[in-house]
Amino acid sequence: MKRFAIWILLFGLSSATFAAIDAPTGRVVLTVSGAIDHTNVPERPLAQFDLAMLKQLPAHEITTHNPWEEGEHHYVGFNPKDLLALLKSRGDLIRLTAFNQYITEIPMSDFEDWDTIIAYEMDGKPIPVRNKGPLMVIYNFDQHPELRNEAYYGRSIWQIQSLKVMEP
Ligand SMILES: Nc1nc2c(c(=O)[nH]1)N[C@H]1C(S)=C(S)[C@@H](COP(=O)(O)O)O[C@H]1N2
Ligand SMILES: [Mo]
Repeated sequence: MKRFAIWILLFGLSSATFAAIDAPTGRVVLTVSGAIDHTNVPERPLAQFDLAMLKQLPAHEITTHNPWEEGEHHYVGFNPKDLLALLKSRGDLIRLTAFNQYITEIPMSDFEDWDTIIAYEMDGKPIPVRNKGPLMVIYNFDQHPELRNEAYYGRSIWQIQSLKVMEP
């Protein structure tokens, strides 16, 4: 009874939009913060995702070479536009941080202009951390040769851990 009362209290204190999205049940692979209206972590302005949740977003595929991998590879992932829509975010710039604390900022327009994705699958398999997974930004360098420069290589972050939507 006491525990039940505490849950009621916690629920009452949390923001109105808390739990508008499900909470993760599997290992958390992405933590989203910043200018988002929907959260799923009690008492914290964060939205956390396991792989199954990310796979519920519309899936997009890219087959391309890239500068740090030999040969052509097939990637499947989501478009962050759909993630931000789910979180009722109107940001136009995201900051991504990797396990090694590498940070890059990407304008949301990249995800419209170039059909860029955050990939969770490479060549039909989840991407192990030791092979730059579980999440990496993939530009279609084959289809858009104009992207083959340091600006877009630098945005091609791997081992993504968190995503912050910057205030518009
Ligand atoms: N996680 C992570 N992603 C990263 C980096 C990094 O250090 N860590 N370096 C970036 C930069 S600056 C470039 S140019 C490309 C290619 O990096 P490389 O030349 O070290 O392979 O990856 C990008 N993605
Ligand atoms: Mo770079």
